[in-house]
Amino acid sequence: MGTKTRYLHLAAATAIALSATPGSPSRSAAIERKSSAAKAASSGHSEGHEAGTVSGTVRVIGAQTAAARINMAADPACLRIHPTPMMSEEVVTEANGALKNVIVYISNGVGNRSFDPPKEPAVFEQKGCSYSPRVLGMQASQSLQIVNLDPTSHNIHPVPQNNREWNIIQPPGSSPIAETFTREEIIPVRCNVHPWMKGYIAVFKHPYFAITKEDGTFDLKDVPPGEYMIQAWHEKYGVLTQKVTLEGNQTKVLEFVFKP
Ligand SMILES: [Cu+2]
Repeated sequence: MGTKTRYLHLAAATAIALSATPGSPSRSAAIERKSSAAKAASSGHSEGHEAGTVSGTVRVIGAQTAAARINMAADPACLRIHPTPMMSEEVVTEANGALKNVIVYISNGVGNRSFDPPKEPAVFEQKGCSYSPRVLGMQASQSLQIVNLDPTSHNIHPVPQNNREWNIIQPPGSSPIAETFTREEIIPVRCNVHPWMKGYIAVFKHPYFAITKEDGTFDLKDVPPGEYMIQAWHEKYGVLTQKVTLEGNQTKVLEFVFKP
């Protein structure tokens, strides 16, 4: 090592020591990054080669009652955003009863493996005096970013059973709020200002979950070979469960049908 290189090395080390006192957020974040990278290098890749997909569709059969219109008269700011009334998104269906906003996830079979949460935050917006998305999936300990895009105040209030309960008022123009949940659970979310605002945040220990799109489809990707229980959860229709056995590089297609 040349003198110049050594000097640079030393300078870099000093800079790190100065900027990161023990226990400071930047230091622990750096350690965390290092350990998760090491974990990914040692385990993640071997599994990735064999991983398969569980995909499919969720439907509901039978005639659906028309969606209720939402009355936003209580807050003129909300009312102004919607010249025509917004309809309830509790049940959103397309042709053949394809059902949107169903959470499909592995409920059993992942075992004790632990998964680092994604680095990027899960984003939950208050937009048009409604939650977007209505149903959000995220990993335990992943950062949750709550955004208010409306010209009015919201008071977001998740109502968990297994996580810490909180509620936060967010005036218009506020910067995003960062929160997190540490335990698995499907958490109803309410607004203490606008009683019609309803949403759900589904928290998982693993990354094997999806929310059905408008056409009712879902994809669980990079699932290692194994035997799993797969559940489909809908806020009105409840839960359906199916067992699936996945061999290496396989794609299994499931259909879930709610019969209310
Ligand atoms: Cu609100």
